[in-house]
Amino acid sequence: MPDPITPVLTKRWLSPNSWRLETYERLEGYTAARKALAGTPEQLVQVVKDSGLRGRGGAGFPAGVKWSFMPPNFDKPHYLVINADEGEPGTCKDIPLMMADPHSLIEGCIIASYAMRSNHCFIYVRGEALHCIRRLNAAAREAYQAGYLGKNIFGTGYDLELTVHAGAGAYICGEETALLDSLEGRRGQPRLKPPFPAAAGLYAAPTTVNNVETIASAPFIVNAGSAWFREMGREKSPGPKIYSISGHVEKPGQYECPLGTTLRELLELAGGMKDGIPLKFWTPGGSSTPMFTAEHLDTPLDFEGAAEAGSMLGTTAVQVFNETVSVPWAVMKWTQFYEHESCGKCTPCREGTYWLAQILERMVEGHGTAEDIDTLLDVCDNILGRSFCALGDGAVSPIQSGIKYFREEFLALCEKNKAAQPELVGAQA
Ligand code: L3W
Ligand code: SF4
Repeated sequence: MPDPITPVLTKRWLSPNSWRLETYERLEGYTAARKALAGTPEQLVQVVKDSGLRGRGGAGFPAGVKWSFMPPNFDKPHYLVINADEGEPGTCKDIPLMMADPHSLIEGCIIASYAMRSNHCFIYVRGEALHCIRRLNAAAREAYQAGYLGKNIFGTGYDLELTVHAGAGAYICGEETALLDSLEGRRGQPRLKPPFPAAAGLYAAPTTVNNVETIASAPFIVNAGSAWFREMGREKSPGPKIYSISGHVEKPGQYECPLGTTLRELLELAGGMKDGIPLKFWTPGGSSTPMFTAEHLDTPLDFEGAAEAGSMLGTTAVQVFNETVSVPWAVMKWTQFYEHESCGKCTPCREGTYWLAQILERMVEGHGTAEDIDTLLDVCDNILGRSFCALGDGAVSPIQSGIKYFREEFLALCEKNKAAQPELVGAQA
């Protein structure tokens, strides 16, 4: 078993008043930003490229490569936007990070903004997380007062403004282009890509959108170096990762481990299955990632390992369900979420998620038939790869994987329904 507790991003979380500037500075805070601003933007981009840091919001895109897409000219302002709209079911890592250590994100914003020649950074926070918005604003005030934000940071001549922006409760605004629309004051709906935000993002200017955890990793990489970062995790997925574990475990919470840690190892850290009731199914990275079962206990949870086993790493939101949970019921609940959160822009997702929810509700309420299982899969086929953004693909993941591993349970539910309703069937005929 690898050393399970790295800890890097979480190392300050348990210090008293960890969110205050005073604590942060006592624990090496803002030393990386000083170092970064003493060098050139190109050097910073190279360090992050060399580290192999990959996006922590779900897609795993190499962060340094993304930063390098920002054009070097200054025809238009450049923007850095932090995606802090944590909304994927089961995901609980970015808000705890911002609550416990907001200055690590702000320091990361300074480093990344400088690397991309941006003078304005926005942190787009999930609107329901009011406590988090207050904490970030308080931390930003401290950083402004200390001269770490604003004009002439560290006397280098570099200026950076930071705006904390509250979202309004739509899951789709976690999709980067919908987030940008929302930030501009419009209804949040995904934009066609390309152009990618690096070419035309916020106010049609070059923009990089990165997840909270990605940007909060930057100060550690700048201070300790890319080789140090690569010592953790796996070759193509280096570094530490915050796994958020919820559901039927003894000690749910955030566990920072090297990428590639397995569920078996995570369960050990989380005190094992609650009350010793055996594992039935789990998600590696939120409900948008196909579910796994007990046969995947030793799957390395990094970008490649999860994909090779037929799922995705996603946001490393590990949701654990024991044998007492009905798979069709859980799948129905997730599908109702996607139906509710579908933005309505494209037909496959808008209509498809509606029909999927209808069919699953019918099944769970006791009126399903065996044919409904094939209808579900057929509707999924018409959403997957045919939707405008990743929400559509995510919506079919629990259904397709649920039926793949637990078809008998869906079938048994329908057979039970049939047996329980002979009079109804007769009356209809
Ligand atoms: C310039 C190119 N930029 C790609 C950029 C692109 C984006 C990043 C990744 O979805 C996943 C999704 C959810 N030139 C570029 C380029 N980029 N090619 O790279 O892009 P992409 O399209 O692969 O992914 P995405 O649209 O960012 C993210 C999954 O995450 N997810 C849910 C996430 C939820 C949260 C949360 O609650 N915090 O993050 C769960 O699995 O399904 O597959 O920046 O612009 N040629
Ligand atoms: Fe909107 Fe769903 Fe289409 Fe995405 S897939 S654009 S969320 S309707």
